[in-house]
Amino acid sequence: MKVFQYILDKVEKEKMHMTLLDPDKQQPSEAGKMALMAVEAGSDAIMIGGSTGVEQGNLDETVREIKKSVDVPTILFPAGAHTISKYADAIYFMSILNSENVKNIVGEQRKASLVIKKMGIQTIPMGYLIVEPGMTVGRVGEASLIPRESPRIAVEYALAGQYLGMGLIYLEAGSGAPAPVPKEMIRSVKAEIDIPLVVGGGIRSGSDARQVAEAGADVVVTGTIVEMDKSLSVLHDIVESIKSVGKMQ
Ligand code: 1GP
Repeated sequence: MKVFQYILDKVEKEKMHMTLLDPDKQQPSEAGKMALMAVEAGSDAIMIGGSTGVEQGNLDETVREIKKSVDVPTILFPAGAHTISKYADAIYFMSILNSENVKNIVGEQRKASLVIKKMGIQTIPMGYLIVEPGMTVGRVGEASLIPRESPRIAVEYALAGQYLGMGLIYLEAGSGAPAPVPKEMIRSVKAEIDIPLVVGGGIRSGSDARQVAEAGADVVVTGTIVEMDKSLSVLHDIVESIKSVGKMQ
């Protein structure tokens, strides 16, 4: 399966939901069960990654368990060159465009490039923008956080990413953020770019997800909610809200 093409084709027709699982937060077998529940709730892909504590053996085992449990694409969401698994279908080959440290913009990517080529993992070029409050990824990624009240800065970065050849732009408020990326910022970025927009961080209810999707996110990502709500009733609501916006637009 060509994962990038799958995403491009799917966002032409509807809004997508992706579930992020952090290998450091549970045993691999548990991650497999969570992925299955997420897909049953309607999630279109499983992203695998975490900002801290991800270790190779555990990452490989987690990806394998997830792949045993579900048929949707598995996409690595790496914290750096040390968190790559050959078992995943694809990897977001991402650059934190608003990092203050060049290693997060192109240094880790340089270290990872030949490894990825040898492993034969599909790459999906993505410009990653961290918005206040940024949480752990803002700190670890040494981001010069985009102020919540400055949509123009997000637009400038996003368009720069598009012109650099990124296939996707990801607006990230940080996992566990108290609120999602502001609607106005999502709207402004969506109005200016021609590539799909991914939004994540702090989305915890159907109403949050609906607002993010209505503002223009093509792909909505949630992580924490699967860890909090093992019955996944909220996730059902989130996916339904996102999909219903897609049908209206
Ligand atoms: C992190 O955007 C994702 O990259 C998910 O965030 O854990 O807050 O859902 P949450």
